[in-house]
Amino acid sequence: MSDPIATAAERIRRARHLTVLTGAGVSAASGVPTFRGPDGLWRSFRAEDLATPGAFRRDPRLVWEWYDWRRQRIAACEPNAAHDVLARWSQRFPDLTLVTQNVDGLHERAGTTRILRLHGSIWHVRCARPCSDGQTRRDDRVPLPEIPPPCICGEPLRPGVVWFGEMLPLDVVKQAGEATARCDVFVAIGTSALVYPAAGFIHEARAAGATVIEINPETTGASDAVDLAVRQPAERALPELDRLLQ
Ligand code: BV8
Repeated sequence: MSDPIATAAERIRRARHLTVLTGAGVSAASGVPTFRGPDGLWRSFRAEDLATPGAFRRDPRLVWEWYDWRRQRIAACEPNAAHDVLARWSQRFPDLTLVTQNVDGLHERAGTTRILRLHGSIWHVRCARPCSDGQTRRDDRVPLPEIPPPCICGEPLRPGVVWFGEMLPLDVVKQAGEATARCDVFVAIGTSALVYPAAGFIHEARAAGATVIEINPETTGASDAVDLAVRQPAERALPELDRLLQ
């Protein structure tokens, strides 16, 4: 049985267009809690109680206490080796598109350019009403001086993330769809592949004839659709792939 990492490196080396989809597992080594893992966020919180428009309408303070707590945790984290390799690849592979479900901003801090953020950013806010044209702006104060943070119109601001039951930004979805259709190698890293439409890109890549590689210590909701599984943590597999690609 050939080594999956060596096989993956060989396929990535020959890639003309590389599309990478990342999930919370890429940030796990940085200390950012995942959602569904044994110590995941959803273990102690229920997604529907916090990451939905209804939860925010019912209790904006509770939702903001959760996001402010996450922002403080993420602010104490650094990008890890997985983020660093992907940042190097975004410079090295002009045709690499990084599509992320993560809202933590660690890909950006590692220096990755050209990121498609499917679920928004925990470091951005916008008026919940909205009084303005729904524009998000960056607000990375930790902790926030006031919970919920007020908009200038007096309504609360909301986190600049996509909640369950909310549409993803259409322009981002369109670009991610184009990158998926165009790629000949699609790599899904650190995602349980349970949340749609993000997880759907894995299946779309497969249907479009790309070689689909999964980097995850566990099996996922898309494992039966991948051509090659690297059952290792991203912070170990990506530096090894990078070494083999030198
Ligand atoms: C939409 C917000 C449609 C930001 C998130 C019923 C009602 C309503 C909707 C639905 C429904 N049923 C299905 C849906 C669709 C729903 C959905 O998919 N639900 C799932 C749960 C069944 N999707 C939506 O609602 C989306 N919107 O469909 O709108 C629509 C149409 C018309 C009109 C209006 C609406 C919106 C989805 C976005 C939700 N927002 N987050 C925030 O607070 O963070 S989702 C949340 O999950 C995060 O964004 C996260 O990115 C995402 C996916 O999770 P993962 O990243 O995969 O993380 P997870 O913990 O699950 O897995 C970690 C993985 O890493 C594991 O596999 C683990 O093994 C691995 N790992 C661990 N360590 C490592 C590692 N891998 C590598 N290395 C390691 N070291």
